[in-house]
Amino acid sequence: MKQVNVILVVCILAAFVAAVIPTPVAAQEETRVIIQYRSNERANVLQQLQAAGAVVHYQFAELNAVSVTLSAQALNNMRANSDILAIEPDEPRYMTGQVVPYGVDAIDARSVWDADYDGVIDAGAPTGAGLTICIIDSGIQRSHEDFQNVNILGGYPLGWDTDNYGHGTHVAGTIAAMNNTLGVVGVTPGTVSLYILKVFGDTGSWTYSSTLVDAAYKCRDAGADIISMSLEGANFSSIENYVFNQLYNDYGILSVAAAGNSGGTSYAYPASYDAVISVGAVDQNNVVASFSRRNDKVELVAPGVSIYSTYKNSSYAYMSGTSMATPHVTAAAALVWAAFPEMSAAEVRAQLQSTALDLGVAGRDTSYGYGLLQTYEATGGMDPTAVDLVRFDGNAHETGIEVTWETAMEIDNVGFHLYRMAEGEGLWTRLNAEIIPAQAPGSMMGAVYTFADTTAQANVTYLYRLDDVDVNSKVTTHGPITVMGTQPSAVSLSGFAAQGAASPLGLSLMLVAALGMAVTLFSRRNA
Ligand SMILES: [Ca+2]
Ligand SMILES: [Ca+2]
Ligand SMILES: [Ca+2]
Repeated sequence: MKQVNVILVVCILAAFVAAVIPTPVAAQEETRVIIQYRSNERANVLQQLQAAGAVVHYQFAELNAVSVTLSAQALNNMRANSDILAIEPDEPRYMTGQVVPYGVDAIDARSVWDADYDGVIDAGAPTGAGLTICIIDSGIQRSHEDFQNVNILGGYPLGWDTDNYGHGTHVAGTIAAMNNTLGVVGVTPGTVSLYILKVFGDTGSWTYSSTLVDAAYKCRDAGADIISMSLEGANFSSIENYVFNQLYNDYGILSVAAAGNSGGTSYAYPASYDAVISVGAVDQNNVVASFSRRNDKVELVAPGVSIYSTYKNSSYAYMSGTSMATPHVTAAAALVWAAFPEMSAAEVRAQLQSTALDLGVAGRDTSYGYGLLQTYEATGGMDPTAVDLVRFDGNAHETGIEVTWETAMEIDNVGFHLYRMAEGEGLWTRLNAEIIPAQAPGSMMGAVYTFADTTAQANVTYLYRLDDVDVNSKVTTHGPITVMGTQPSAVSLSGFAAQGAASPLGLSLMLVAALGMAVTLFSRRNA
């Protein structure tokens, strides 16, 4: 009697599943791979590939390898073929173009003006346009290819537009290298206006306090909103202290300076004046650099180890120092000011502090200050995502894989893109032709979404990745999750009977087991 009941449930569920899961389409997924075969099996393998309908791109006889495009089914057969030594994805290679230095993404600046990462500045995004940054350094190579359309207002003294030392050109590139197909891109994509004060000569030798004061006043007179100083001295100067206070409090000018490169804990100036933001350096792992000074004046940290930027003689170079961290903060301040034009210098500064990512010991500390600059948050971008995802998983059926996700909250959500990659394939493929529209934009309740992936093959393990897209084109990625395609006869009814039938998931597991057609394996990793 019990047996009959189970069969009845299975039959009802079989009808239900047949109604909601579309049948697979005929089109087969194809993959391009490089296959290495046993040295004496070349002819044999080529014949098998041909029989399987594979397209051969290259034959490397001396490597015992062949590059082919073939169906997922044929690929599976090849994996089981004892004549085959190895199969790996034929990896895509791209033409070299503009590099986005790691620091730009480490401080989340690109999300401000290119949220969809398509290389095109997003319409209406804050870019720093209309704001003026004054750089006090070794000049700038104005003729450098990556400054060609940057609005460089002028400079002082004569020769400010040349830089045979390279330091000032490197700093300027981190602030404002153009977003084009060349070289690098800055924290602002070439969109702020620059004014250049050349206080260091072509050997990078030292200068005087009075020269710095004169330069700061010239920045003010040129209409600077922010002054960037990748320079340091050991001793306090009361006239410098007075002038930077005056610029900050009376003229609303924000000054930013390097915390200093000698390590240790002593103060460096002008960074350690109260009116100046002192910037320390971290590396690619967000660990404070050994050379970065640690003291209670350090206010923020930014990337300053192996920073790639524009350099003298029309070149590009890697440089390290709190000098390289400083322009990240300078340019980020311009982005914040562009997002909130009504803010005062003190409010922009407070915004940078309050949105920084706390590193090291909890709270403000002498190595990291308030923490790592977070430009996207500082410009008002929401993080984490406006979509609060509470569930993302997949179920394998004979007819494909059903991917399900559930949101608890959706604010400003436009919709989703679902991507799939066969394990080991290395390339994400978007499954939805049009964006999957948000069902509950602005909802605090959320919604449940399902997508039937009817092209999933049996015995293949797939990764699924979900991207949500908000009204500002900001994309946030969820997953990936891993789901294995149907494995015929891999399970038995008794294997799943113990799962019970209390939940819909339990029922469907029992069902697929009873039909001998599916097993569901998934894991979850948060984005
Ligand atoms: Ca874009
Ligand atoms: Ca560029
Ligand atoms: Ca801290």
